[in-house]
Amino acid sequence: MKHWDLFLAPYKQAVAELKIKLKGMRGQFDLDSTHSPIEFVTGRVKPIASILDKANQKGIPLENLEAEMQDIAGMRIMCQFVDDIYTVVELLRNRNDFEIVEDRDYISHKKSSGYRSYHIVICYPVQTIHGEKKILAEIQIRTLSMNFWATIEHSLNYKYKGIFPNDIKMRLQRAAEASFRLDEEMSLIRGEIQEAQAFFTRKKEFKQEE
Ligand code: 0O2
Repeated sequence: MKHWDLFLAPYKQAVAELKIKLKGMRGQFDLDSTHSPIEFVTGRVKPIASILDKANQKGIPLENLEAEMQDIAGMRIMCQFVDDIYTVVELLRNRNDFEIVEDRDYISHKKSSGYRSYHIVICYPVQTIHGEKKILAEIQIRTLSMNFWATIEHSLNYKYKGIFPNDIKMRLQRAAEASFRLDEEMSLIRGEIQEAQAFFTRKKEFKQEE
């Protein structure tokens, strides 16, 4: 157990730091009173059981976890619109507190499951009492609609251990198409939505001042 605590400590620190940094970006957009491409941010360290399962499935020897498992530290950034995802990717590219080592665009190239998301793998320097330790972390950037689909599919995947009955498979495919169309529809009325959101933010601000 002590070994896992030591191994996971820099990943825990990285997730805590990245949460503050990425949530900070959202706060800065709010201060500017401009539309934030970031709706909300979550982060987690992969549970030990999932690390072992994935290592087993992918044939990763435990001594290679650090180099080969890219999502032990995982962050998720949720956006309202598909265009926001690419704005966030650009914002992340322009930062100098980590290096992007890989990116996977599962939006232009959705997975056969129907999964859509933009993944960035970063090399993040954690400062420890023994010096700097660089770790890999994965940032998944997706719309609220992509997140809804992925969350449901992930739970069902767990239940059926990846082997879905045909009717569930078909429904998930249809839900993935519906999620895609929802993102398209929302993008088409993006201007209207943002105007309404700006109006409500102003109204809220006035209320606070009263
Ligand atoms: P968890 O519980 O989210 O940590 P692979 O696992 O082989 O597909 P790889 O090389 O590990 O892919 O990296 P990739 O493609 O970036 O995907 C890793 C993570 O993306 C997954 O982590 C999921 O979070 C998410 N993901 C990828 N494909 C799917 C999918 O079809 N459905 C859903 N719901 N999520 C997906 P883990 O380790 O699977 O799980």
